[in-house]
Amino acid sequence: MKPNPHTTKNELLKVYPAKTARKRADQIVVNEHRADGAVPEIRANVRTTPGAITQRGCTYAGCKGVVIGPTRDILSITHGPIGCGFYSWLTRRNQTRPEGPDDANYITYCLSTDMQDEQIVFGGEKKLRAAIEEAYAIFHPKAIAIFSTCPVGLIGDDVHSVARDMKEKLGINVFGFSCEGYKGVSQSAGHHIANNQLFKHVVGTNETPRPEKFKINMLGEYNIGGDAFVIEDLLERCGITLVSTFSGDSTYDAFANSHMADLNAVMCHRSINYVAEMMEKKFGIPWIKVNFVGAEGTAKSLRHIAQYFNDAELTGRVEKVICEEMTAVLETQFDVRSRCEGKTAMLFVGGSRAHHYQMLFAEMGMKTVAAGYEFAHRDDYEGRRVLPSVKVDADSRNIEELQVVADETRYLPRRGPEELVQLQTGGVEISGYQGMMPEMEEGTLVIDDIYHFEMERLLEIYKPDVFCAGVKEKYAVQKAGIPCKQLHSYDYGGPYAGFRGAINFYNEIDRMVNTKIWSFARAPWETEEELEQEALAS
Ligand code: CFM
Repeated sequence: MKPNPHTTKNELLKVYPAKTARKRADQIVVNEHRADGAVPEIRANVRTTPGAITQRGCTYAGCKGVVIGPTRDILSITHGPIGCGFYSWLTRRNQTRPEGPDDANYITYCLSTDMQDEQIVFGGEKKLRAAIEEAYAIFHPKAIAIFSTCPVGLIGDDVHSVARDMKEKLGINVFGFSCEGYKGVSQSAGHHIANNQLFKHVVGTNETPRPEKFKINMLGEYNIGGDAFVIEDLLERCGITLVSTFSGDSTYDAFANSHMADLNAVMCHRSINYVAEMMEKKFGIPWIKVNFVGAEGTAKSLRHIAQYFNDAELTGRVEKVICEEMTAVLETQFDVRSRCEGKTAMLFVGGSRAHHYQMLFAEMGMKTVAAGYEFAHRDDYEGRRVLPSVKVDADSRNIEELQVVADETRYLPRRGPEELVQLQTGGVEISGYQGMMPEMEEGTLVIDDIYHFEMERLLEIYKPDVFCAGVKEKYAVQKAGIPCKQLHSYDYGGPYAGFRGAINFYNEIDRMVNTKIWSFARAPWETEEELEQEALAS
C-alpha cells in the first residue's frame, strides 16, 4: 500500500520535544499545487537543531570546497589549524583539464598555514604572510586565495589586510575570504561569500575582447565526474562559445574576462545566483536558468540559449546536435523503462541536484516520492517568486550583500526590455527559477535539511527502490537493503550531464534497482514473518 505522506510526517515528528517538533513541522511539507500555481511554504536555510545529525557542511566548505576549489590556477591557502584543512584537499571529484602539460593545476595540492597554539594566542597573520610568500616562491601563481577557518574569525586575524599587503608586494592578485565555518547555518553562506569576493576581486579585470558571436558563461556547473566536459563539448558542437564556467574546469583569466559574455546560463541556482544577479546589474548581462541534467532538460536548455541569440544558423546547429544525440538516448530509455517503470526514488542532497536528478528518474519511468535539499533556501523549493517574502534573519544578515550598480563605462544591456519580454513570452524565462516543488507531484514529501533519524524512518516506511544522498548516508542506507546513489560524488561514476551523461545514469540506476543483491541485506526492523513473505514472493 502507498504510504500516506501526512501520517509519515507525524511519524517523523512524534519523537521530538514539542518545541522542536513545532519548528520541524514547517520543514517537512506535503507537496500540493494550489490554484494560483503556488506551493506550500517551507521553512529553509535555518539552523539545524543541536543534537540532530544533519547532512550539511560548513561555510568554509561552501566557499573553498565548492565555489573556488575547482579553479585550477588559483592557489588556495587555508588559514587555520591543519585539522580544519580537510577541504583544502579537494575531495569533491571536480575535474579539470589544463590546456598543456606546463599549465598550472593546483587542484591536487593542499596548502594550510597549520596554525599552532602560539598563533591562536598571539595571532596568525605573520604565519599567513610567510605562507603566502613561500607558496608564491614555489608556484608563482596568477592569484592566491586565502580561506579563513573558524579560529581565524574567533581570534580576529585580518586576512583581508594581509591579502592587500601581499597583493602589492608580490604584484599578483591576492584576496581573502571571511568564510569561517560558523559564519552561516550551512555551506550556503560560503557560496555567497565566495561569489562576493570573486565578483569584487576577479570578474571584469581582464578586458581582452571576445569577437565570437554567441558567448555565454555557464554558472554553477562544477564538473563533478566530468559533467562540464560533456556540456563544453555540446556547446562547442552547437557553435556556442563558453567564455567561463563558474567554476568547473575553470581558470582565473576566464573569470576575469567573463563580463564579455552576452548571457549567463545558470545551472546550480543555489550556489551562484548572486554572481548572475551582480553581473546583470553591473554589466547588463541577462541570465536564464538552465538544466543539463536529463536529456529533456539538456535539449530545452540548448534551445533556450539558441532562442536568446535568435539566429537561424545557430538554431539549426542546435537542432542537429539534439537530433544526433537523441536516438541513443531514446533507445536506452526504452530499454531501461522495461525494468524500471514505476520504481521509486528519494533524493536528499545539496541545493540543486535533489531537483535536477528527478528529471533523469522521470525519463526512466521512475517516481520521486520524497526529496529535499540540505541547505537550499525557500526560492529553490518554491521558486524565485517567493523572494520578496523571504525573511532576513540574524544568520543571513551576517553575510554581506554587495551593493552593485551599473558600471559607468562597461554597462551594456545585451537585450532591450522588449526583447526580454518577447523571450519570456516565447518560453525563455529571464532571471527566473521555478523551484523544485512545482515540478514534484502532489502528495510527495519535501523535507528540508533532513535529519538522519528521519531518513531511516523514511526508508522503513516507504522502502524506496533507490535513495540518493552522499557518503555520510550511503552505508546506513545500504544496510537497510536499499541501494544508495551518491549524487555529490557520483560514486566514482559519471558524467551524468547532457545526453551522454543521461545514458550513463539510466544504465547505472537500472543496474542498482534491479540487482538481486539488496534482497540479501536484512534491514534491522524486518520481522521473521516479513522475511518469510519476501522469500516466498521471490
Ligand atoms: Fe550546487 Fe553543486 Fe548542488 Fe552545491 Fe554541494 Fe555539489 Fe551538491 Mo555536493 S554547488 S548546490 S554545495 S549543484 S558539492 S556540485 S553535489 S551538495 S546538490
